[in-house]
Amino acid sequence: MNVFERPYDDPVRVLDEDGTVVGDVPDLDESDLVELYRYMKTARHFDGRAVSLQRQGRMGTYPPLSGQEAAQIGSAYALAEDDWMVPSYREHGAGLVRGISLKRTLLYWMGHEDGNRAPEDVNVFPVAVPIASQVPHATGAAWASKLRGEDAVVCCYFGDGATSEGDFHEGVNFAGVFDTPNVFFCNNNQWAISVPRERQTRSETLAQKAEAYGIDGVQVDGMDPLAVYAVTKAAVEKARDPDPVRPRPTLIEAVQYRFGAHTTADDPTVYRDDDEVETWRKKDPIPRLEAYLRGEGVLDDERVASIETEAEAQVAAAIDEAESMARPEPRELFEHTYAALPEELDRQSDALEALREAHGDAAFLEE
Ligand SMILES: Cc1ncc(C[n+]2csc(CCOP(=O)(O)OP(=O)(O)O)c2C)c(N)n1
Ligand SMILES: [Mg+2]
Repeated sequence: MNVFERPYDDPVRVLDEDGTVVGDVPDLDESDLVELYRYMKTARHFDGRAVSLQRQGRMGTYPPLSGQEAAQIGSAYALAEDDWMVPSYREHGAGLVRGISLKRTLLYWMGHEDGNRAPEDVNVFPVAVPIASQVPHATGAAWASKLRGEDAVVCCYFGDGATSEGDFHEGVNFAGVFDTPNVFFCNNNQWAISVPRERQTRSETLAQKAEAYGIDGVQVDGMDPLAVYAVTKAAVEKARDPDPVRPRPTLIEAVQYRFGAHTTADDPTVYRDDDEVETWRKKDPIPRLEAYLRGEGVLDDERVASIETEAEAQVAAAIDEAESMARPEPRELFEHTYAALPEELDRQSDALEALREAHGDAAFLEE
């Protein structure tokens, strides 16, 4: 069955929680399957180290991704090189697949503006912290691609909470009207900080919101990397080579869970039960893919151990490189937004400079 013709509440699945095949396995060769697994393991290891760096005072606030690896890596892996990714703030795993190095991600969360600058040949937008503000940007970029006769597809990531913002509705509506080559990828991780999914909308699914805008909507098991890959690939292909009867844009709802805190500034034990977390941990995407690949004879203990060692080395090297950079200057806060600072910001910038003069550089940076 065409994935776009399923009921909204019937998520696409390929692997069940034990890694048993329950759907159509996408056409990926062995090296791609191992790559998916490697990226997921690397993202998980990076995540643990990043939280620990923040706890040690070596990095600023950080939003963990553990639990969301299948959604991020399965989807990013389905994009072609010239396609664009428009992230929110948690897409470190998807970013890695698309060419945003772990070092760059660390720099961003260490406060370096350079961490927000993708290399010239990497089609990734800057991190968007204001919820849903990236959705209309993604629609605009896709419209531009279409008007120029290019075939780049624009994949935009956002959370369940973002679907309550006006920007989400404006961006998706415009995409429907102008039939833009967009994939709207909603990471429904059940929570918007402490607000549960049921408090975002009375709709039974987020996928069905597509109906209002005349585009395709589909739910996928977001803890199943092969299902996420298959659905995203189908959406990307439809956006690139329009089907005569279907709209180009697609809204994908990837049903998943964040195992950790919203950010390192959050304490999830205040608003959710351990039982809930435990239930979702049983759906962990990494052992699921690993079990499937072991069953297929693609992975064994030795291969898994070498992937783990490589991931550890890659993350350690990224941390060393990021920490070897000079700390960012506080005055950079005032750069990159205005050509000429408005009066109030100008006053604040002067006040910062006065503090520096009074306390000296070193003490000032410590503060
Ligand atoms: C416009 C706006 N309002 C409020 C916030 C504060 N805020 C930061 S993250 C967040 C929750 C977002 O939840 P969701 O969209 O589900 O994304 P998730 O972090 O769960 O991936 C909120 C309300 C913000 N960053 N931007
Ligand atoms: Mg959420």
